[in-house]
Amino acid sequence: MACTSNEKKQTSPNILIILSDDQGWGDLSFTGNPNLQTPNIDKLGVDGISFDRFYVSPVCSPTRAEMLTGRYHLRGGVSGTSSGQERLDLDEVTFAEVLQKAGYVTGAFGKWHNGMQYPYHPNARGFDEFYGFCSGHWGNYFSPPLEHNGKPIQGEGFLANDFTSKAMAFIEENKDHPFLVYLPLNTPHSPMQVPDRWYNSFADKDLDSLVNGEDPEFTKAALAMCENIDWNVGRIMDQLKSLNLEENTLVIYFSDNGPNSFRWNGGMKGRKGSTDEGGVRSPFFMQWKGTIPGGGVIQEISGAIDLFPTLIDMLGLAHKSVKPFDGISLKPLIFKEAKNWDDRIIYRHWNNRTSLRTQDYLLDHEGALFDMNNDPYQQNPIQDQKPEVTKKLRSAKEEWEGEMSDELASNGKNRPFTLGAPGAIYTQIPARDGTAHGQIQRSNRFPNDSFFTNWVSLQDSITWDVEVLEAGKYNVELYYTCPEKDIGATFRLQVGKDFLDGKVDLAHDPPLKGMENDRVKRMESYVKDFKAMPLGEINLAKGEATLSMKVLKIPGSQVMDLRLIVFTKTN
Ligand SMILES: [Ca+2]
Repeated sequence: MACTSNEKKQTSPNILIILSDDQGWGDLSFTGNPNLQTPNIDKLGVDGISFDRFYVSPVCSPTRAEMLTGRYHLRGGVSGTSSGQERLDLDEVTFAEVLQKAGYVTGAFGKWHNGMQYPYHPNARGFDEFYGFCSGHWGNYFSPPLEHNGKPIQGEGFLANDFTSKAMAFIEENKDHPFLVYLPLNTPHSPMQVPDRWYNSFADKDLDSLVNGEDPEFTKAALAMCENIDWNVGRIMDQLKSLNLEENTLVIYFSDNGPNSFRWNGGMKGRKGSTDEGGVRSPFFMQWKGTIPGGGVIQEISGAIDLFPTLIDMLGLAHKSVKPFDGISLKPLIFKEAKNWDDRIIYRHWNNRTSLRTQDYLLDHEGALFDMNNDPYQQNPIQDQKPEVTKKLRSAKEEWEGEMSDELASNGKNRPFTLGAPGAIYTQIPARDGTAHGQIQRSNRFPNDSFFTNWVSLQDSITWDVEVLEAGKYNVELYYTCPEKDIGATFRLQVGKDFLDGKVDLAHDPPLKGMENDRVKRMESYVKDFKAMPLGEINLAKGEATLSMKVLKIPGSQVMDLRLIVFTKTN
């Protein structure tokens, strides 16, 4: 094929990927929501192109894994969203690694959610720079504890603003060099916290187009969070313009799953967590001023699995994937070069449910068939009228499920939490990943940003299955709280045969927080300002071991509340 004009242009454009969290397809003025205004995000779809039927997974970690690898999440060992199941297998390659090798400087700012401990950590998956948090849920959005390249630090201000500001600083610093900025914002995921500046215009608003089961107060908070995202998108796009980088930057915007509540979503069935259309359809905009003609709407189905193959195709990178992509390059659609675009199947899976989508049909998790052109709300199943199509798609689904379950099984289920990996200075081992024994309780049934509490008996302990990847000396710190009346407990932290004894000497008893910023009541754990307690240095042997915390003496009524253990390499 002849060289088209776009291929002669800049071959190493900067790449900015903005990913929102739990923002539904309908949470934009672009898609017709009458209740909010998102002019800056909408502009990406007007000045760039918009993919009308772009599919992600029903929840966070799977979508992120699929975007990073171009492969279905189950192939990469991502089978859940917490307790280590969110980790992306180490033999998977991310597009960030490919860009890094091609000379890009790379930074991720926000919620990672594909593994916390190095080498699952973003710094080991292709990102030179990481600022944010690795869990799927964070308990407070106002200046909470975060990490910078593994090191615990304190955030500055409202998280979505903070992440965007850090990304902008990175862009400023690297404006003369090809950069990849991945900005996975943490909103409008719960907790439903948003500054007054964005909430006030919703506080007394009468919402239009209410749907069954909708909680208007939740919707108001979610939409205010979306308008805040829009403000941040405006800031970063203004920056690109003022740095004269607009024509040299490919900007992508999408969300990681359907809306996290019942609210207007174009009438589609299903929300976050569902494999129906509303749970997996996301907006997808791609802007590259001067290269991609603006205003186009692509009707062909596509998904997060297509991002990696599309990027390397558009950038002309010679990446030979060791493992086959499930996604395909969308470049021919983007540049209107597609002659005979074949129909395809895109699978969506969560919670033992699989649905699939072709250009015209949706086969739902129960095997019912829907004509999505004439019945976009999935109201009239047509499997009886279309036996041939149904048979073909049901058998494709069965085959895919079998393949995924074989692949997941062959990956090995035993993935201890990695500790002290070569190349890592810090290893964070949070309460999230631990198992409590005896009377110790988790502060909430959702592990994400929880802590251990009610440690009251000599028989109680906490354990983690770990694998020390590199023998050596590590400084250990615990993040704890303990009221004055209970100080004095002694305890032992042990990894295999090595141990450190400690004593809770200093009282630190801050109140639970988070509720003061919540616009609606949360399901997840409240948080506290935990304090670091230095425990000293431990010498760790290489290999798999149990990391345990056991109590030796309890002079008061409890040992401590425990949030996190941090190991810092000292040699
Ligand atoms: Ca999400």
